[in-house]
Amino acid sequence: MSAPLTQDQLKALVGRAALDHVVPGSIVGVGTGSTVNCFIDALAEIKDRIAGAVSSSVASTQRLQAHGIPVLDSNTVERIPVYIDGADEIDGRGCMIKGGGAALTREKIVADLAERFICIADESKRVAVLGRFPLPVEVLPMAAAQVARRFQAAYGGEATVRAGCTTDNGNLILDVRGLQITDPFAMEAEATLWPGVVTVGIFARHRARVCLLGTASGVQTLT
Ligand code: ABF
Repeated sequence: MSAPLTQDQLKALVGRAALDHVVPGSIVGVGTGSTVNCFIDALAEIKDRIAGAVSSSVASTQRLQAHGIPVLDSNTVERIPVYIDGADEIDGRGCMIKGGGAALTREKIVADLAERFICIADESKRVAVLGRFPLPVEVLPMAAAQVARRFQAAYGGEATVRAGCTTDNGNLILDVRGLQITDPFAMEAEATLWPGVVTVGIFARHRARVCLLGTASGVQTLT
Protein backbone atom coordinates (compact mmCIF):
# COMPACT_ATOMS: atom_id res chain seq x y z
CA MET A 1 0.00 0.00 0.00
CA SER A 2 1.72 3.24 -1.13
CA ALA A 3 1.73 6.27 1.15
CA PRO A 4 -0.94 8.93 0.38
CA LEU A 5 0.22 11.76 -1.84
CA THR A 6 1.37 14.88 0.00
CA GLN A 7 -0.17 18.29 -0.77
CA ASP A 8 2.97 19.21 -2.71
CA GLN A 9 2.71 16.03 -4.76
CA LEU A 10 -0.94 16.80 -5.53
CA LYS A 11 0.07 20.32 -6.65
CA ALA A 12 2.74 18.88 -8.93
CA LEU A 13 0.17 16.43 -10.35
CA VAL A 14 -2.33 19.12 -11.31
CA GLY A 15 0.41 21.50 -12.43
CA ARG A 16 1.49 18.94 -14.99
CA ALA A 17 -2.08 17.95 -15.91
CA ALA A 18 -2.74 21.57 -16.92
CA LEU A 19 -0.36 21.16 -19.86
CA ASP A 20 -3.14 19.24 -21.62
CA HIS A 21 -5.17 22.48 -21.73
CA VAL A 22 -2.43 24.60 -23.27
CA VAL A 23 -3.27 25.41 -26.90
CA PRO A 24 -0.19 24.78 -29.07
CA GLY A 25 1.28 27.96 -30.53
CA SER A 26 -0.79 30.20 -28.24
CA ILE A 27 -0.02 32.72 -25.52
CA VAL A 28 -0.74 31.25 -22.08
CA GLY A 29 -2.21 33.21 -19.17
CA VAL A 30 -0.29 32.30 -16.01
CA GLY A 31 -1.47 32.80 -12.45
CA THR A 32 0.39 32.94 -9.16
CA GLY A 33 1.14 30.65 -6.21
CA SER A 34 2.84 27.39 -5.38
CA THR A 35 0.52 25.26 -7.51
CA VAL A 36 1.04 27.55 -10.48
CA ASN A 37 4.79 27.30 -9.88
CA CYS A 38 4.44 23.57 -10.57
CA PHE A 39 2.61 24.43 -13.79
CA ILE A 40 5.32 26.92 -14.81
CA ASP A 41 8.03 24.30 -14.24
CA ALA A 42 6.09 21.81 -16.39
CA LEU A 43 5.36 24.47 -19.04
CA ALA A 44 9.10 24.97 -19.45
CA GLU A 45 9.26 21.49 -21.00
CA ILE A 46 7.04 22.63 -23.90
CA LYS A 47 8.17 26.27 -24.09
CA ASP A 48 9.10 25.85 -27.75
CA ARG A 49 5.44 24.98 -28.50
CA ILE A 50 3.91 28.17 -27.07
CA ALA A 51 4.12 31.82 -28.16
CA GLY A 52 4.82 33.09 -24.63
CA ALA A 53 2.99 33.96 -21.43
CA VAL A 54 1.05 36.79 -19.87
CA SER A 55 1.83 36.81 -16.16
CA SER A 56 -0.21 37.80 -13.10
CA SER A 57 2.62 38.76 -10.77
CA VAL A 58 6.26 39.76 -10.49
CA ALA A 59 6.94 36.39 -8.87
CA SER A 60 5.45 34.40 -11.75
CA THR A 61 7.21 36.65 -14.29
CA GLN A 62 10.55 35.95 -12.66
CA ARG A 63 9.93 32.19 -12.64
CA LEU A 64 8.79 32.18 -16.28
CA GLN A 65 11.79 34.23 -17.38
CA ALA A 66 14.16 31.99 -15.42
CA HIS A 67 12.89 29.15 -17.63
CA GLY A 68 13.41 31.24 -20.77
CA ILE A 69 9.67 31.63 -21.41
CA PRO A 70 8.91 35.02 -23.01
CA VAL A 71 6.60 37.16 -20.85
CA LEU A 72 4.43 39.53 -22.88
CA ASP A 73 2.91 42.88 -21.88
CA SER A 74 -0.79 42.33 -21.27
CA ASN A 75 -1.52 45.48 -23.31
CA THR A 76 -0.16 43.81 -26.43
CA VAL A 77 -2.59 40.90 -26.13
CA GLU A 78 -6.32 41.04 -27.00
CA ARG A 79 -7.44 37.50 -26.20
CA ILE A 80 -5.82 34.34 -24.87
CA PRO A 81 -7.30 30.83 -25.03
CA VAL A 82 -6.63 29.76 -21.45
CA TYR A 83 -5.69 31.17 -18.09
CA ILE A 84 -4.14 28.68 -15.65
CA ASP A 85 -4.27 29.65 -11.97
CA GLY A 86 -4.72 28.33 -8.48
CA ALA A 87 -7.21 29.25 -5.80
CA ASP A 88 -7.53 29.46 -2.07
CA GLU A 89 -11.03 27.98 -2.20
CA ILE A 90 -13.26 26.77 -5.05
CA ASP A 91 -16.93 25.80 -4.83
CA GLY A 92 -19.08 23.53 -6.95
CA ARG A 93 -19.82 26.25 -9.53
CA GLY A 94 -16.15 27.15 -10.04
CA CYS A 95 -16.45 30.34 -8.00
CA MET A 96 -13.26 30.97 -6.08
CA ILE A 97 -11.63 32.88 -3.29
CA LYS A 98 -8.26 34.08 -4.50
CA GLY A 99 -5.62 36.47 -3.23
CA GLY A 100 -3.83 34.50 -0.53
CA GLY A 101 -0.76 35.30 -2.61
CA ALA A 102 -1.73 39.02 -2.85
CA ALA A 103 -1.85 38.82 -6.67
CA LEU A 104 -5.64 38.94 -7.07
CA THR A 105 -5.81 42.18 -9.09
CA ARG A 106 -3.44 41.14 -11.86
CA GLU A 107 -4.92 37.63 -11.72
CA LYS A 108 -8.38 39.01 -12.44
CA ILE A 109 -6.98 41.23 -15.22
CA VAL A 110 -5.37 38.26 -16.98
CA ALA A 111 -8.41 36.07 -16.34
CA ASP A 112 -10.45 38.77 -18.11
CA LEU A 113 -8.26 38.36 -21.20
CA ALA A 114 -8.86 34.62 -21.32
CA GLU A 115 -11.54 32.55 -23.01
CA ARG A 116 -11.31 29.82 -20.37
CA PHE A 117 -10.09 29.82 -16.78
CA ILE A 118 -8.56 26.47 -15.81
CA CYS A 119 -8.17 26.23 -12.03
CA ILE A 120 -5.52 23.88 -10.66
CA ALA A 121 -5.84 22.97 -7.01
CA ASP A 122 -5.33 20.23 -4.48
CA GLU A 123 -8.45 18.75 -2.93
CA SER A 124 -8.07 20.79 0.27
CA LYS A 125 -9.26 23.86 -1.69
CA ARG A 126 -12.65 22.34 -2.57
CA VAL A 127 -15.50 23.71 -0.37
CA ALA A 128 -19.28 23.71 -0.46
CA VAL A 129 -19.55 27.37 0.54
CA LEU A 130 -16.79 29.98 0.17
CA GLY A 131 -15.61 31.88 3.21
CA ARG A 132 -13.66 29.62 5.53
CA PHE A 133 -10.51 31.13 3.96
CA PRO A 134 -10.34 34.86 4.88
CA LEU A 135 -11.44 36.89 1.86
CA PRO A 136 -8.57 38.99 0.45
CA VAL A 137 -9.53 42.48 -0.78
CA GLU A 138 -6.98 44.80 -2.41
CA VAL A 139 -7.59 48.39 -1.28
CA LEU A 140 -6.00 51.78 -1.74
CA PRO A 141 -4.23 52.55 1.55
CA MET A 142 -6.40 55.57 2.38
CA ALA A 143 -9.59 53.47 2.14
CA ALA A 144 -8.57 50.51 4.34
CA ALA A 145 -10.45 51.49 7.50
CA GLN A 146 -13.63 52.54 5.69
CA VAL A 147 -13.75 49.36 3.59
CA ALA A 148 -13.23 47.29 6.75
CA ARG A 149 -16.21 49.06 8.35
CA ARG A 150 -18.32 48.37 5.26
CA PHE A 151 -17.59 44.62 5.41
CA GLN A 152 -18.57 44.60 9.07
CA ALA A 153 -21.79 46.53 8.44
CA ALA A 154 -22.85 44.73 5.29
CA TYR A 155 -21.75 41.14 5.98
CA GLY A 156 -20.54 40.93 9.59
CA GLY A 157 -17.02 40.24 8.40
CA GLU A 158 -13.96 41.16 10.50
CA ALA A 159 -11.31 42.76 8.24
CA THR A 160 -7.65 43.20 9.16
CA VAL A 161 -4.83 44.74 7.14
CA ARG A 162 -2.37 41.99 6.10
CA ALA A 163 0.82 42.79 8.01
CA GLY A 164 3.96 43.48 6.01
CA CYS A 165 2.18 43.11 2.66
CA THR A 166 2.27 45.60 -0.22
CA THR A 167 0.89 44.33 -3.50
CA ASP A 168 2.72 44.54 -6.87
CA ASN A 169 0.50 47.58 -7.45
CA GLY A 170 1.55 49.33 -4.22
CA ASN A 171 -1.71 48.71 -2.36
CA LEU A 172 -2.79 47.00 0.88
CA ILE A 173 -4.64 43.72 1.39
CA LEU A 174 -7.54 43.38 3.81
CA ASP A 175 -8.29 39.82 4.93
CA VAL A 176 -11.95 39.49 5.88
CA ARG A 177 -12.81 36.70 8.32
CA GLY A 178 -16.14 35.24 9.38
CA LEU A 179 -17.92 35.35 6.02
CA GLN A 180 -20.32 32.74 4.64
CA ILE A 181 -20.34 33.62 0.95
CA THR A 182 -23.54 31.95 -0.19
CA ASP A 183 -23.97 34.37 -3.10
CA PRO A 184 -20.46 35.10 -4.42
CA PHE A 185 -21.83 36.94 -7.47
CA ALA A 186 -23.73 39.44 -5.32
CA MET A 187 -20.92 40.03 -2.82
CA GLU A 188 -18.34 40.49 -5.58
CA ALA A 189 -20.58 42.93 -7.44
CA GLU A 190 -21.47 44.95 -4.31
CA ALA A 191 -18.06 45.19 -2.65
CA THR A 192 -16.30 45.99 -5.93
CA LEU A 193 -18.27 49.24 -6.07
CA TRP A 194 -17.10 50.52 -2.67
CA PRO A 195 -14.73 53.52 -3.03
CA GLY A 196 -11.12 52.49 -2.56
CA VAL A 197 -11.65 48.82 -3.37
CA VAL A 198 -9.27 47.80 -6.16
CA THR A 199 -10.20 44.10 -6.35
CA VAL A 200 -12.34 41.73 -4.29
CA GLY A 201 -10.83 38.25 -4.07
CA ILE A 202 -14.08 36.61 -5.16
CA PHE A 203 -13.85 35.20 -8.69
CA ALA A 204 -17.49 34.62 -9.58
CA ARG A 205 -17.80 36.63 -12.81
CA HIS A 206 -14.39 35.21 -13.69
CA ARG A 207 -15.03 31.75 -12.26
CA ALA A 208 -13.20 28.68 -13.47
CA ARG A 209 -14.83 26.77 -16.32
CA VAL A 210 -12.66 23.75 -15.52
CA CYS A 211 -11.05 22.69 -12.25
CA LEU A 212 -8.25 20.14 -12.21
CA LEU A 213 -8.46 18.85 -8.64
CA GLY A 214 -5.59 16.83 -7.22
CA THR A 215 -6.97 14.01 -5.11
CA ALA A 216 -5.63 10.83 -3.52
CA SER A 217 -7.07 8.89 -6.46
CA GLY A 218 -5.53 11.18 -9.09
CA VAL A 219 -6.65 14.27 -11.00
CA GLN A 220 -10.39 14.91 -11.10
CA THR A 221 -11.57 17.17 -13.93
CA LEU A 222 -14.56 19.17 -12.68
CA THR A 223 -16.55 21.27 -15.16
C1 ABF B 1 -3.20 32.25 -6.49
O1 ABF B 1 -3.27 30.94 -6.10
C2 ABF B 1 -3.87 33.04 -5.42
O2 ABF B 1 -4.99 33.71 -5.83
C3 ABF B 1 -4.17 32.04 -4.41
O3 ABF B 1 -3.97 32.63 -3.20
C4 ABF B 1 -3.14 31.03 -4.71
C5 ABF B 1 -3.19 29.71 -4.10
O4 ABF B 1 -1.88 29.45 -3.84
P1 ABF B 1 -1.29 28.01 -3.72
O5 ABF B 1 -1.40 27.39 -5.07
O6 ABF B 1 0.10 28.29 -3.30
O7 ABF B 1 -2.11 27.27 -2.69
O8 ABF B 1 -3.81 32.40 -7.67
